[in-house]
Amino acid sequence: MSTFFRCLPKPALVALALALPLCARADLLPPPNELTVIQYNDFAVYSLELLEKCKADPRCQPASADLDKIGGGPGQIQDLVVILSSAAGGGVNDNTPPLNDLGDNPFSSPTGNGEALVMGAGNEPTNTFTGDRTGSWDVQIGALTDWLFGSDLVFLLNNNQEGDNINQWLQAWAQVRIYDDSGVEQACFEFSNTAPNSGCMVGQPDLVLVTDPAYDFVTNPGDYVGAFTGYCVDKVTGAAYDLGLAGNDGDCSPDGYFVSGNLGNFADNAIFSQALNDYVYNTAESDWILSLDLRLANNTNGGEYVWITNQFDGDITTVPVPGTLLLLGAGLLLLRTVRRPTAS
Ligand SMILES: [Ca+2]
Ligand SMILES: [Ca+2]
Ligand SMILES: [Ca+2]
Ligand SMILES: [Ca+2]
Repeated sequence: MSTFFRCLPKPALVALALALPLCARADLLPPPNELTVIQYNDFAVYSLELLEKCKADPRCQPASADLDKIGGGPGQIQDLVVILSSAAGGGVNDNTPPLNDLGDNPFSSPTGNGEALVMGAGNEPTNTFTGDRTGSWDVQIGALTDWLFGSDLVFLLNNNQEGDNINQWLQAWAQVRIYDDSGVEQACFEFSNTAPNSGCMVGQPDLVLVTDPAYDFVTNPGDYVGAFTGYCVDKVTGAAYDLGLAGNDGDCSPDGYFVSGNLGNFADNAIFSQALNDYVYNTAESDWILSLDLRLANNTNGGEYVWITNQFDGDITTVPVPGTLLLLGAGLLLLRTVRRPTAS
């Protein structure tokens, strides 16, 4: 995990970025492919545990070392942009900084067994800002991209569930809508079980509450995504199998990788949409709003954490080389300068 970016004040960073390609150091994720991700409509979901296990396979490169050791506890994420938190105090339930009253504080993560999260008026974080909407986690695009500072927009999840059976899986669904400065929706990206790039559904998502450990979640998923735990991934095809049934490496060896899906107090999954990332950087204006509607169901064993990290740098779909990183960094800085709001 690179802390180099965050160790430097921004003016020094700007000077270095223009002079030294080494300053572009940051963690990398491999491109989405049949082994590295499962695609859920507009979002690709990486298992960070799988990336660590499959890194001898070229399809899992380039990836930084120890991606299965990204801290996911309150002390590790309190300086990042936190969307969902079950901890009180410190920066874990407060995004000021880094968003400086241009984004919502975190929603409270459900902690009771069987409890669900539905964002709404009743649990809207109390801080408000221009463009804030009731019942969703919102952030002004300019505040977000200033903080990302060229990093890819990657969401991280620390799964905190108690077992591997399918009826113990967390279920999740989300939409990210982009609103302009008049409050008109300009784009929408969905995390769901519907077909890739099928766009955003209208109305309430269909939730299947699973009670049978042998339930065929892949064939009959509903709109919510089941957060797999205890499964194997075929080393050749990348297909997940023995969902909820595998308990250790031996259960998947020699043809598959075992994935526990819950690494303890580390980030378990990275969630990324290239289309959303491109839209935020290339199309949205700095005073537009990113509005996230996140829903969880079937909680067990304490609250999950969801946050945005700024540690994955460069273009995930491109293999970076030092020269292009330097040019990319300089180009982004120029873009940022041009697009930064002139009045507030
Ligand atoms: Ca608010
Ligand atoms: Ca809000
Ligand atoms: Ca939980
Ligand atoms: Ca965990």
